[in-house]
Amino acid sequence: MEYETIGKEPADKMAVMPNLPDVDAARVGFQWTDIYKDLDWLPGGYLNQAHECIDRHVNAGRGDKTALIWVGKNGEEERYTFQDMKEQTNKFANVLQSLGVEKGERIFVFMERLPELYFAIFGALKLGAVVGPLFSAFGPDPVRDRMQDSGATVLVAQPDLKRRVSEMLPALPDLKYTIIVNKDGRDKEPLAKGDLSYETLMADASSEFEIANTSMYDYSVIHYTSGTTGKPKGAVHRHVAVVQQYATGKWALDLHPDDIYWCTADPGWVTGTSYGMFAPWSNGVTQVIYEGGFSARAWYEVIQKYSVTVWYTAPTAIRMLMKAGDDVPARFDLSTLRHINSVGEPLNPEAVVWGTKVFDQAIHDNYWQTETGAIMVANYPAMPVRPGSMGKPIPGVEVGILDGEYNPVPAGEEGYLAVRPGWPSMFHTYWNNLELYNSKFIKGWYISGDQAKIDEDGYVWFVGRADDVINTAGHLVGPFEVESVLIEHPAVAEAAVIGIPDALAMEVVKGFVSLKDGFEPTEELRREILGHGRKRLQAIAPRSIEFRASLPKTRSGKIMRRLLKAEELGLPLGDTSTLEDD
Ligand code: 6R9
Repeated sequence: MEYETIGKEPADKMAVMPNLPDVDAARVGFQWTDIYKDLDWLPGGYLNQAHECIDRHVNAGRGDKTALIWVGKNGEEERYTFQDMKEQTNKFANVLQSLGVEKGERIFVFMERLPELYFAIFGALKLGAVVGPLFSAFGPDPVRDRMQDSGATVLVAQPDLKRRVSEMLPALPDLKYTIIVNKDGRDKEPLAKGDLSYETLMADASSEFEIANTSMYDYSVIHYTSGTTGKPKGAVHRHVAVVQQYATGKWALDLHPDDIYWCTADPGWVTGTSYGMFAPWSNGVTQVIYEGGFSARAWYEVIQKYSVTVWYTAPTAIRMLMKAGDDVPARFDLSTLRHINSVGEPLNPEAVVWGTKVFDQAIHDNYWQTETGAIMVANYPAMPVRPGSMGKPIPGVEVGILDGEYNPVPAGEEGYLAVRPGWPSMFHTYWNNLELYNSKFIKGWYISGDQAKIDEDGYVWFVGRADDVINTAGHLVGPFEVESVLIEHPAVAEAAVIGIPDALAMEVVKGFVSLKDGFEPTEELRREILGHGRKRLQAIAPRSIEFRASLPKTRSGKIMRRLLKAEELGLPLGDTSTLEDD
């Protein structure tokens, strides 16, 4: 179904004058160095994301402004000003320094959305360490793979999360310290031998710290992301990413100084750092951080109680809100909301339109990736929305649609979505995998792995992924990572994993396995394999398993997930000429 363009008021008639009144005009003659002057920088031309997000506001006399309103899952509330943030992050930087941690070391954080997670991350950045945030719903295998690959030396974790993965900690030869954050003494078990107490260390630490002289090209954050083959790769970001995180916070999220901003993403995924930390705080904005998970009522309550004005969420969450029914939001005063944004998966046009009914405004989709570090294509408050489109590229970014030979195609035609390299938040490498990094750049373009088209007016429309990566509730899952765990089950000979359609999460993970000789495909064994997956992978485990006598393979022995998917969806099987003979 085609939806009509949702028009807008002229920019100068809108209640809040948008930061970007005309994206097409802003693009003309724009250079990224134009933004440099909006940042504070450190003496000597150094740049540090923690300074730009915290200390600069204190230095400019805004230390009393609230930076973070924390809403705990049991109804607790804590507020921290930029001055408080400065002190807490200085303390944590001192804690790391007293342990002998040096610039460039990889510090991993495995926590839910607690204030201490933010103190730990920004404290580590102040020291010049490289932060690796982990999804709090990961099981031991994903945690081990990421920490092992990057040679992490410190793990900061909640007690229960640490216990969940403790069996794999001995497999990390580089790990020197595990720091346990026991928020408000919630956890009653004694500290395990060898672990350090965050609370004890912080109590003794000074709140004075001189931020390390990090250059704009020094590494700051590493986010693991999935590809089709191999284990997840660590996309490495640099302090200079803050240039684009700041700019897109202004242009796409339209952040103004008085906004109350809420980003619902988990900090283990890139949206949770780029837009749950760097974009709002480099813009000096107050943000609400809600520890709890999804619940339509609780979410509307957060918006109402804290008078949220700008909101950044994801299609799965929006679909769950739609499912909860329109009578739920009708019971809340949501009138403070003035700009709603979404990312991570295709946003259904009907969801965009639903926004106009329930929130009196369109939901604004935008597009980017872990590798791009910040928003690349967006719908802006002053630009008419074409429901189903991801919007137009931001100033300073050139998006192209390429054919199979990586040459641009005419407007309206589908092809590979590519970007001209050189945007500030572009990843700098995949950790330990320069070869793969280099393979993403062809004929002067960065190849995203997505397919899209651009219409005559410059709006970008998502078509699909060009690979086997699964997108479940906006979280990318690499099939190989899941298959590796499945084949470790003693009964499993081969495994293949695909995403199958799901009304809420877009896709859910499904596994196909063939069994070793001597094992029978019983219901009991199926459940056992599912349980094995859940224990080791948690949130990214398969939801269902199907037994097959054998799995379709190419002549070179590669399992053809594409065929399993086509069968599952009842689609044509396509080119099967490379298929193995039985
Ligand atoms: C920020 C983030 C990136 C992949 C991307 C694409 C999908 C993201 C989208 C979208 C359709 C959108 N994706 N935004 N698909 N419409 N607006 O999500 O990063 O976890 O690396 O995922 O997500 O396939 O390539 P990441």
